[in-house]
Amino acid sequence: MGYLNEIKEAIINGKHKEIEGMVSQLIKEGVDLKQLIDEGMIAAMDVVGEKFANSEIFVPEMLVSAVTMQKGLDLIKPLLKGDETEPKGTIVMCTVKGDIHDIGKNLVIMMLEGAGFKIIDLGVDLSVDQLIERVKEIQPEILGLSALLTTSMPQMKKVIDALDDQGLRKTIKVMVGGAPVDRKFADAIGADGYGADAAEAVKLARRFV
Ligand code: B1M
Repeated sequence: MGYLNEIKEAIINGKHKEIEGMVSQLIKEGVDLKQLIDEGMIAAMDVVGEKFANSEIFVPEMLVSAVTMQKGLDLIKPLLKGDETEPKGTIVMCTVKGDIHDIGKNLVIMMLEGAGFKIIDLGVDLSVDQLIERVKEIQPEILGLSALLTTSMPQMKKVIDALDDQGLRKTIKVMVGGAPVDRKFADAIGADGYGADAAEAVKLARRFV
C-alpha cells in the first residue's frame, strides 16, 4: 500500500515538518492504525537502524527520524484510548539506566493505556535506586522495563535483584522488553514475562492482574 511506504520514507528521511500533516490525513481517511504503526512506522525504524549500523547515517539523522516517528505517534495516541472508567491495574514503566531509547516504551504505554491500565511513566535512564524508591511509593501491580542496548540489558537483572533485596519481589510482576531482549534472557534474569511487542505486553499485563 502506497501510503505505508510514504510514511516509512518520511520517517527514514526525517521529514519532521511534514509527518503531522501526512498522519492526520491518513487518520481522516480511516486507515488501519495498527498497520500504520507496524508496517509504516516501526518498519521505518528498522531501516534507520540498519543504515546506522552500516554507517550510512549517524546519530543526528537517527534522532531526527525518532522525533519524526514520535510526532506521528502523538497524533495516534488519543485514538487508542479505551473507554474503561475503572483502571484495570497500575503499571510503572521506564527505560533502564544508561539507555535513553523511549519510542518502544511509549508505544507499549499507548497500547496499555488503550487497554485500560493506569500507567506511571518514569521516563528513561532510571537508576535502580530511583526506581525502587518510586515502586515503594506507588506500589504498582506490574513493573515494565524496556532496554534497547545490549549494554543496558543487565540493568534489568539489577532491578529484579534489588526488588528481591527489598522484599518487594513477591508483590510485583516484572515484564521486560526491547529489541535485544528475548524470552531466554527474561527467564534467566527472573522476570515474570517478556513482551516481543506492544500487543504482547498488553496480553501479559492482562494475565498478571
Ligand atoms: Co539507538 N541504537 N543508539 N538511538 N537506535 C539502536 C537500538 C541500535 C540497534 C542501532 C544499530 O546499531 N543498528 C544500536 C544498539 C546496538 C546494541 O546495543 N547492540 C543503537 C545504538 C548503538 C545507539 C547509541 C549507542 C549510538 C551512539 O551514540 N553511538 C546511542 C545510545 C544512547 C543511549 O541510550 N545511551 C543511541 C541513540 C539513539 C537515538 C537517541 C538517536 C535514538 C533514540 C531516540 C528515542 O528513543 N527517543 C535511537 C534510535 C531511534 C535507534 C533505532 C534506530 C530505533 C529504535 C526504535 O525506536 N525502534 C534502533 C535500531 C532498531 O531498533 N532497529 C537503535 C522502534 C520501536 C517501536 O521499537 O524500541 O524495539 P522498540 O520497541 C518495540 C519492542 O522492542 C517492544 O515493543 C515495541 C513495539 O513493538 N518493547 C517492549 C519495547 N520495550 C518493551 C517493554 C515491554 C514489552 C515490549 O515490557 C515492559
